[in-house]
Amino acid sequence: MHLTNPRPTDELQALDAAHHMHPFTTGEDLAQKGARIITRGDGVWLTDSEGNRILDGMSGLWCVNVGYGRARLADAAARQMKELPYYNTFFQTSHVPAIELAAKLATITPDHLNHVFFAGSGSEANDTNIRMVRTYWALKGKPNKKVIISRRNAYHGSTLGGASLGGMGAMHAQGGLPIPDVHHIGQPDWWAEGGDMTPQDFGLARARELETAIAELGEDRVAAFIAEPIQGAGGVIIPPDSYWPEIQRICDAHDILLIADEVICGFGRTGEWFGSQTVGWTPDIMTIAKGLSSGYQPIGGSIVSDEIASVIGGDEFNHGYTYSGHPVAAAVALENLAIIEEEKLVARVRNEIGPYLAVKWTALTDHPLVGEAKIKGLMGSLALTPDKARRAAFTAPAGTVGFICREFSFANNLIMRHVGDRMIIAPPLVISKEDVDTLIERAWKTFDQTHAKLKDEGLL
Ligand code: PXG
Repeated sequence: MHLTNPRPTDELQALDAAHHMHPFTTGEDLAQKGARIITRGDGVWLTDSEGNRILDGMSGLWCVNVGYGRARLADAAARQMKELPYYNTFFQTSHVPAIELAAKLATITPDHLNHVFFAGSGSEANDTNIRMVRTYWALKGKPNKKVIISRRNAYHGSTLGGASLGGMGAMHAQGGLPIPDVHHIGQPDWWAEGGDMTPQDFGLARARELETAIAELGEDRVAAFIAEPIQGAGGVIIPPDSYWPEIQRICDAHDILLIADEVICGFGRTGEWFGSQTVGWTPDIMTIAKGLSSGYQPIGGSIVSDEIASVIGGDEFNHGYTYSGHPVAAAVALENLAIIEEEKLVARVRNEIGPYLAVKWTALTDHPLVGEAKIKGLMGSLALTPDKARRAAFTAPAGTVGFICREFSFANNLIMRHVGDRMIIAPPLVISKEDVDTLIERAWKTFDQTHAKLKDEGLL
């Protein structure tokens, strides 16, 4: 019997289904199938309660950038807990870990981004952003500049604000969202939505929806545009190259703020410290979380420009969380950034393991089921299709085939996720070439099994 797993799996599953409400899961599925219970992690490998070793192609939930089992991070947490487990950063008090972390972040972000407002998560940070940009414009004498433009199929969190900024219809359908003064434009997903346009023309057209929206809403009403440099939860949608510069041009041409949501793209995932650097944006605000602490502690934040900080600092910003800049989370994040720097993980993604994975990932398009392959750094996606030439969708409802594929993948002890009928990966930045090879072998086997099942069931 293991210390952290004192009960048999079926007993844990029954207790879990009886008492534990899960995000994005039905109670019926939990009761019938039971959850897979993860008990340990080491590097890129997980162990479940049945003793299976699973290759984690998703870094948990896109967050365990330095991999599992880092004793340094546990030690940093223990040290900080013994010294000062908690204090707040409200009302003119501060503490060493929050100060050190904010100062450290200022050294790795672009020059004009030097001020951090801490939160406990990415969702909370995006809620901060909504209040911050509206307060910024109000303090500048433009209280009507309140609208935030976002994109359909974006993910910006699960709080009222975060889910409103996000463009997920299923989330808006629950709880009366979005909140007022949030406006959505189209996403740059050429494979699914590009029709007969060339990728470059489509990228430009989708970027120009931003300019059209600003014109329709009125520049005097638009506060900001928010976007993930690369949509993660939406299916690792990597836009055509024409998209990113056009977005920057439009933001420059109009008096609106650009918020880069770096919750997934930040901290090396795309081969630069931040995804906005990879795509060539100059944001006014960056949302951070996940890779900031490699998921070892819950922490997020908004990194804002000198200009925004000076305007917001001109009045009392009536906003903050009990755990803003939590000392243990901040201490762990600092140690995590030290690991990323010492092991040169950002350069490793850009120059070594990213290109290695890209070649193999792209070669998966040789499989009859796989249409386009997209990858930037260590985040990749594949579109499953019954007919590559036509970029056809399956006749079964969207997500049916993706789900079948994901189930085979899990059974093959590879965590590869599906979003609709796109398969996605985002492995830890420390993944070895050998483990990349294992990932690709298991993915290929998964596609073979999926293909065979689709044939059997007449779904092709
Ligand atoms: N912004 C982005 C870009 C995210 O990906 C958030 C904000 C919210 O962060 P918190 O820490 O509040 O969860 C996220 C989170 C998925 C999935 O299914 C993705 C996220 C969260 C949960 C599930 O891919 N991303």
